Amino acid sequence: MSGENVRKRKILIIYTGGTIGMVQDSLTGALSPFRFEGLMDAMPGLKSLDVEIDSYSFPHLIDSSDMGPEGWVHIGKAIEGNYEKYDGFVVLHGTDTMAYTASALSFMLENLGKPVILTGSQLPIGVLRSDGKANLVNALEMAASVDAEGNPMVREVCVCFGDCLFRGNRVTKFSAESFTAFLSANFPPLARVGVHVKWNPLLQGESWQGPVRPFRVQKELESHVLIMKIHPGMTPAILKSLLDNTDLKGMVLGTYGSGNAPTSQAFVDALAVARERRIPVLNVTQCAEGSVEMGKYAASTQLQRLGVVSGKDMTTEAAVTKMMYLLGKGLDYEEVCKALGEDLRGEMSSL
Ligand code: ASN
Repeated sequence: MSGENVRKRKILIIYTGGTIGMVQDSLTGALSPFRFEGLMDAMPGLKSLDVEIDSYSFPHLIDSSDMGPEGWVHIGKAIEGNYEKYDGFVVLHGTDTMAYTASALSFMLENLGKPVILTGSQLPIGVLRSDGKANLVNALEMAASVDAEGNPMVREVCVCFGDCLFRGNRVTKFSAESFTAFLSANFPPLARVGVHVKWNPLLQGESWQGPVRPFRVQKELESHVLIMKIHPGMTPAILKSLLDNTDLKGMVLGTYGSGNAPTSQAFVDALAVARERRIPVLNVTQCAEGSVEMGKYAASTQLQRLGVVSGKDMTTEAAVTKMMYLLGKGLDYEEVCKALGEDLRGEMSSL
């Protein structure tokens, strides 16, 4: 785009809480969220960015341990209510559950045509060594980036952290220590942010005229779901009692390696309850990298017979939020199982 014709991009910052805006309680020493203005005071340089910034704050700022479907709907409504007014959205969020929120939003924000970029930090922005300043500036710049035709570079939910822009439903928080806290083991970063911003070529060359269908936010999510990580010595009776719980609507099963699980009759009988009760079960690997391949080993064929759906290379965060989203649509057992196995938002690779 030629310089003079470029208008300033308008970005809405949605502040939910998290370490980025926290301050230390003088009595207890514990970190708790602080008001948005405090956060902005620590970043006077933001005004010099070539971006018009407005903000919306959660009325009650939270540590992301308290984030869940209610908060996701709150963020979704803030985006929906401001969708036409802004070119992109930056969501300031705690890192602990950022991968869950990014995954949930990726499903809830249907026909998204603008960037929604989550970021936060490992150290509060008021701390001299904080990673928050760079993360926030990078997220704003990524959200304001356009291609040669003036279209947004990304039109999906992303996480901008450390020196990368990631697809939001591909990340996992893997470090409570490092400034590069997120891992996207099964999908390359959308951009690497160093001296230069290097965009992933997969984002380039797609010509785009705008979304085919109107943007909408799905606000119904089924939260009666469970992540069950199997482990050696697990008692099948406990799994059975969980599946017998009449409130349970869906289960994500964290399995070994390429999707393997115990083969004992007791385990198979326990899991068979899910099928009898028409509770979808989604198989994701406990490994950070790689994919479920049911049928590769004999130790996963029993899962196939029980109608367990392969989550392929989905993260656990994407799996559980996808389950909540699909069940929230009121689909029946067969429809949910079918959609769980399909790639809806780039959350799984086609193998
Ligand atoms: N406990 C914080 C949160 O997730 C951690 C952080 O943001 N670094 O809200």
